[in-house]
Parts: sequence; structure tokens; C-alpha cells
Amino acid sequence: MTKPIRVAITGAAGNIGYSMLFRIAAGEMLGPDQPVILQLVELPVAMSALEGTAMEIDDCAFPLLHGIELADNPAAGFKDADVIMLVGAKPRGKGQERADLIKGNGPIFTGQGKAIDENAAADAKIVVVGNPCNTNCLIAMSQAKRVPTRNFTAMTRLDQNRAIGQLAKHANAAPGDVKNMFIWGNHSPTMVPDVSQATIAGKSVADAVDSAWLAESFDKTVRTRGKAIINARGKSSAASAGNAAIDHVHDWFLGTGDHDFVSMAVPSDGSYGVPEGIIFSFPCRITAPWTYEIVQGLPVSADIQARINASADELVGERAAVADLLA
Ligand code: NAX
Repeated sequence: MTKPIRVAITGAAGNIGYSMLFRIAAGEMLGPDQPVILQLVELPVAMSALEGTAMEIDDCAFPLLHGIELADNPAAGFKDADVIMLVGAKPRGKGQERADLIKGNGPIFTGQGKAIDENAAADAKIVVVGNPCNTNCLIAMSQAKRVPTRNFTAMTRLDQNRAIGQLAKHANAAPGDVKNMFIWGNHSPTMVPDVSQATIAGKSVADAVDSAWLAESFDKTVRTRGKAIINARGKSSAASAGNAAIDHVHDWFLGTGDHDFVSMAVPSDGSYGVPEGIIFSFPCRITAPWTYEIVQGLPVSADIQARINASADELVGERAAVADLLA
């Protein structure tokens, strides 16, 4: 029998957690033949809600689910974990600046990085969703020296999926017809959606959508989509974020296939002039389980390069702001 993969998830009783746990247990993340054990981590105050969620998961009788373990601390929750999804964090409060969020959430990831170092499988794969996800990933990575740095990633797949959704809608196509749309940079308003390599049903984006919409609205719509959803729904994106986290891990394990490449925020190796070490979203290709390569040699216009540099500068600034949390 295939050995179960242990998937630890923080913030499991939160909105994103609730939207993704059932799908992971059903096999949508790691495939229909791969058993999973869920290791759900919450704050002590949310354990009762988490127990209720676990009861519901039991009641689904998922054939692939080989166990659910609940923990109110990351040391217990990350024990022997193969995949760790760091979702739990404090949401950005009203009037709170991004810098305050970075300072407020950073310490959570120091502790979780140490817990990964001391408890997780030596080759654990990590995806950070809790914001500011790029810099939180950097903090956790710096504290977990036992785990290879390339195993640390942050999620920009939601931004990619939002871009694909917009392109498909405006081309009267299905999202599955859109290939090679990707995001550079930080998961923040400085992110850079790049359509230069994208195709829609085999056509270039310029040939498939209205040029005025592409020039004037597309980029801003993608970059401000999170805020637009909060304004409309009164709550932040949850199911779409959970879906993107599932897509991120799914492709990392099972490959990018005919998508060719996808957006993942990974430790920069200096590609495209991005300073080494910051967690930056690049186009990544996955051809073997739990590996990725940053796609090299893509043509980058002067405008996109300037925006890549600006997003990198922002991340260098964030790194400086949390210097005291980096090991
Ligand atoms: P919720 O507030 O619904 O849930 C967060 C959960 O995390 C809560 O149940 C809380 O008890 C738990 N938690 C907080 N600190 C914890 C800790 N130290 N250990 C374990 N659990 C902890 O938020 P939700 O809507 O689920 O969003 C979670 C995070 O995702 C937020 O930081 C949010 O900003 C971020 N997002 C990231 C996105 C991305 O694309 N990277 C998009 C969606 C989302 O905004």
C-alpha cells in the first residue's frame, strides 16, 4: 500500500482551512491514489471549532483519509509532517499598515520555523499562505536550517488564477484554455502579472482579448482583486485561496503538465536580476515530484523588468524590517 503523506495545516479552523480540508482529504491535492493523514493545528482558543470540523471530516468517510490529528501547538502538529501549509495568521486589521502586519505576524513564523526544524520530516515541503506570505516564508525558512531552503515556498497561485479567470472571461474561453499566465514578485500590490508568454486557446493574449481592456484594466483588476472581494463579500477570499493552495501543492507533487509553468514564490537564486535569498514569485516548471526549476531565458520587456525590480525592492525592505526575526 502507498504510504500516507502527512499534511500539517495551521489555521485549520479558519475560513481558508475549512474550504480546503475536505478537498485534501478527498484526494484533490495529492491525487486519487495517495492516502493522507491530516495534522491540523490551531490556537488553543480555536480547538473546539477545530474539533467540530474534524467531526465533519469523519462524517465524510473519505476512503483516502488515514487519520486526523489535532494539535494546539506547532511542535506537536508538525511531527513527521511531509507537507506543511502555513495558513494561520492574524488578518490585517482596519487601518493597519502593511508594515504593522509584517511586524505582527512575523513572530508566529519564527516559532513555526523552529517547530519545523525540530519536528517535521527532514525533507518536508512548505507552502506559506498567511500574509505577508513571502516574508513570513523567509522567516520560517531562516529558522529551519535542517530543511533544504528550496523546500520553502509561498503562494502566488491565487494571483495567477485570478489573472487566468479574467483572461478567460474576456476571451469568451474556458480557464483551461489559458496557458502560461504567471506572476512575478511579492504577493502584494507590487506583484507583476505577466501575459507575455500566455496563450488562450493557442492565440496570444493580444489577439484574444480587447486591447483597451488589456492595457487599462486587466493588471489593476488582478492586483486589487482581494480588496474587491472583501468589498463585495464583506469577508476576504477563502475558497479561492484554499483552491489555489491545493493547486500549488498539487502541481509541485504531480507536475505542471501541459500548463508548462506556474507561479510559485521561491527563494531567489538571482534569476532575472532578483536579489538572492528573498522569496519571489517566478515562473516555475515541475517535471518530477517535489522539485521545481525557475524557467530561464524568458524575454522580459523594460517595463516588466522595472516592475520586477520594484517588487524585489519591496521584499528587500520587508527583509530589513524583520531582520531581528531571521536566524
Ligand atoms: P481566518 O481568520 O478565517 O483564519 C485564520 C485561522 O488561523 C484562525 O482560525 C486562527 O485561530 C488561526 N491562527 C492564527 N494564528 C495561528 C497560529 N499562530 N497557529 C495556528 N493557527 C493560528 O483567516 P483566513 O481567511 O483563513 O486567512 C488566513 C491567512 O491567509 C491570512 O493571513 C490571510 O491574509 C491569508 N491569505 C493569503 C492569500 C494569498 O494569496 N497568499 C489570499 C487569501 C488570504 O487573504
